[in-house]
Amino acid sequence: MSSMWKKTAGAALLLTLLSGCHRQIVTQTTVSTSGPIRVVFIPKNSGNPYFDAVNTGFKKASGQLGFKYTQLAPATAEATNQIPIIQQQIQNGVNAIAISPNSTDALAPVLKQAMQKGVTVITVDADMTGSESSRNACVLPTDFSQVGSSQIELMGSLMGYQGKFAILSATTDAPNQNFWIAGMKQALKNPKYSKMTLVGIVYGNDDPQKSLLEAQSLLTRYPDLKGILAPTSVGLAAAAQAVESARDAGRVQVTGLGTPNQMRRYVTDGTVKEFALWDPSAMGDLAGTLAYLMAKKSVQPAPGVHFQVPSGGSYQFGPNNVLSTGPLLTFSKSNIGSYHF
Ligand code: RAM
Repeated sequence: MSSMWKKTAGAALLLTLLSGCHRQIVTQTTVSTSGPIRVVFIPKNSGNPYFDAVNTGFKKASGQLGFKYTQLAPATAEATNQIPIIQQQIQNGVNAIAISPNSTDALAPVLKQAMQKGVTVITVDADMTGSESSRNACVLPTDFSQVGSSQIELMGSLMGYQGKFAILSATTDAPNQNFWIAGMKQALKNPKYSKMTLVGIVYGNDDPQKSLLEAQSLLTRYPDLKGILAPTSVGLAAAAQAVESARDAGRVQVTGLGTPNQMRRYVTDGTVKEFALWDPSAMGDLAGTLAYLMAKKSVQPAPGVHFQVPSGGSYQFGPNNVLSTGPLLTFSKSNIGSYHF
């Protein structure tokens, strides 16, 4: 047996054990204690304009506070695709990982490993629902308990509270969409919505092409469909595109969560009357700030604890160490011109 120790700049110790023909690599990493605090943000996937807006917020916090910031995204939003990035960052001795998780089950073990190595782990935009002990704190863009019911009210008001509608979601594992869909199903029990029928939930995986195909197949499968509700910015733009090209605007109402920049065209041409979102960059700014303050040990999250952000304002952790920004905004022809993200 032979062994080799290698020291990296981030104080990572790599122990390679060679035994017979089995080569086992054991890594012992501690977070960097010298130099600027390093924060990485791992969005669900690359090429999604929503996360570009979140990234803008992180960059703002990094510019103001002086931490070193990197964004690293997997190509697609599959449940396991963020794991190698997290492992690499642990090995590099990053101080804080902020992540929009694609899955609770797939990511809980590796995020726990990161925490055990002293890395600050915060979830952003979506939480590790049911596995909150696998991250230190969470920054959500709005009060999640209101999202499902407000999306159903939006869909209902557009389709006259009656007829068939379908949900076009992101991935089957997405913790945020699944949380909102549970809220939608709960809201549908209200007698106000008794004439609305949810005919199905389809998944476009936050991939523009797959989302478009799913939206198109809903239109053919249900000729009497009155609405598509897409609680994902990728799905909403794809549903609007499908309805616009099928010249189904007016017959099929499209709404959900989306960015004003992606939806401007469809709101202007009347395909989409109303949709909702929050300010993603405000969430990124707070998440970057919190990651930095926690990595510096200036903030220790616990329910009820208040903290001041250096740029002004104060926040209080809720149950499970959750913070939220907000508010939930509704966009239409009358106000979309004022929003540029
Ligand atoms: C997509 C992603 C993201 C979600 C937005 C509304 O960009 O699924 O997680 O918050 O939509």
